[in-house]
Amino acid sequence: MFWNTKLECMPKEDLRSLQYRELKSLVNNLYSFNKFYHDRMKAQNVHPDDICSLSDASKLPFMYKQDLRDNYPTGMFTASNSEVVRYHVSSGTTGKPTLVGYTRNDLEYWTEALARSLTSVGIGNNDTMQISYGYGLFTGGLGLHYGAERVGATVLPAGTGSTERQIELIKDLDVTAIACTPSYLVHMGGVAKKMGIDFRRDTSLRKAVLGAEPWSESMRNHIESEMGIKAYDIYGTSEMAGPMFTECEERNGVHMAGDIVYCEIIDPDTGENLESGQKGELVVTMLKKEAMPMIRYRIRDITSIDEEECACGRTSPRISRISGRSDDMLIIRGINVFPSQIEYTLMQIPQLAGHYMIIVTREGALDRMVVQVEIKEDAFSDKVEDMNRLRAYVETQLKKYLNIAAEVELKAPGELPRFEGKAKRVVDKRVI
Ligand code: DLL
Repeated sequence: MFWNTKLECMPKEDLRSLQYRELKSLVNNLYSFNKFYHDRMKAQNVHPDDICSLSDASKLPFMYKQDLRDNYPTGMFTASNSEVVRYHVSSGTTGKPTLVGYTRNDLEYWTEALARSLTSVGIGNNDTMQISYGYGLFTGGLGLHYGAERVGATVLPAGTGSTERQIELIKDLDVTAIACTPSYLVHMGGVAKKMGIDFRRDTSLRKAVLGAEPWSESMRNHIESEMGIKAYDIYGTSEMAGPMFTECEERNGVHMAGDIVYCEIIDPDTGENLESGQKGELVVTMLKKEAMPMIRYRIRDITSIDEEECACGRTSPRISRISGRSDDMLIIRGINVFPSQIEYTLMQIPQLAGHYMIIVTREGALDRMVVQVEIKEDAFSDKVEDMNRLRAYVETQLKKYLNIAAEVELKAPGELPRFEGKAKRVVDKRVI
C-alpha cells in the first residue's frame, strides 16, 4: 500500500533529477539571502555555480550541531516569526538545547512523510493507534500524532508514563498499533504480565512503530515472539523535523523519502563520501525545509545506504539499522544525553571536584544512569545529613538541566580512577 505512489515509486533517475533541482535552488537561495550559508560556502571556496550535479553536493560545507548551538535560539532560522508556527526543543551538547522551528509547510511535509511511513507498514483508517512517545518539546508525540491522524487512524495520545493505565487502554479500546521506544514496549510487556494480561491473548495490539533509540534484531525477535506484536523501525531526528521514515513490510532498511531528504554517507574522520553499502556517518540535506534549512548536516549516526530497489516498489534509498554514533551522545530512556552536559552541570556546583563517572545499565527494560562524582576535600563532611543534602541537590540540578533522573553517588576525594590518557567517563553496560 502506498500513500503517494507517484513520489514513492518514482523512477530512480527522475528522483535524482528532482533531488538535484531542489538542491540547486536551495543552495542558490541560501547563498544569496542567508549570511550563515553565504559565509560558510565562501570559506570553503564553493559557489552555487559549482553545483552541476547531485554528486557535487559533496563540495558543499558540512553543518554541525555546534552551529545550532552557536546560533541559539533562532539565529539559523530563515523564516520570520510570523511564518514560524511551532517550536520543538531537543538536548544540546551543554546546557543549551537545540531549538527547531517549523513553518506551516514544514509541518505539512513532516506529516506527509509520516503518512507515507505508516501506510507502508499497513497502518490506516481501520487502526486505533496509541502514541506513547512524549508529547511536548520532544518531537515523537506530536509528530506521530499528526501522521496517524492523517492516515485516518483513531489516535490515542497516551504520552509516556502511567504504564498500567496505558495497558488498560490498549485492552479496553482495542488498540491495534502503538508508537513508542522499543525499551518502553518491552517494559509494558513486563508490567502487563504482572497484571495478568497477555498481549497476544487479551489485546488487539499487533503492530509497533519503534525508534528514538538504538535497538537490535534480537530485541525485535523478543518483542515479536513474547508479545505477538510485529515491530517496525522508525527513524528521524529533531533537526530533520522529528520521527519521519520507517521500514516497509520488507523490513530491510528505513526508506529515506528522496523527495524530502538527500542522504550521504561519509567517513567520520576524513569527511570523504563513501560508496553505497559502506558504513559511515549519515549526512542529510533536507530538500523542503523552510524555517531552518539543513544542508549536509552531520547527524553523527553510523549506518550505510542501500540503493538497490526494494521489493516493495519504493525507489528511495534505505538506511541500515543505526549501529552507533560518531560522537559520545547517549540515549537514556529515549532522551538524548551528552556526557558534556553532565560535566557542565556538575562543574557549576562548587563542592564537587572534576572527577566523575557515568554508569549506564539496563534493568528489566529500563535504562538506569548513575553519576559518581568526587567531592572536594574542603566540602567533605562526615555528617550523613550534609552529604545526603548535597547528593539530593546534585540530583535536582541534573534533573533540571538534563530532564532525566540520574542517581548520584558522592565519592570521597581520590576515590574515582584517574586516567593517564583519555579519561573514560562513560561505562555503558547495556546490551540492546
Ligand atoms: O528521537 C526523533 C524520533 C522520535 C525518532 C520518535 C523516532 C521515533 P532526537 O531526540 O533529535 O529525535 O534524537 C535523534 O535518536 O540521531 C539517533 O541517534 C536516535 N534514533 C532515532 N531513531 C532511531 C532508531 C528523535 N530508529 C537521535 N534507531 C538520532 C536508532 C535512533 N537510533
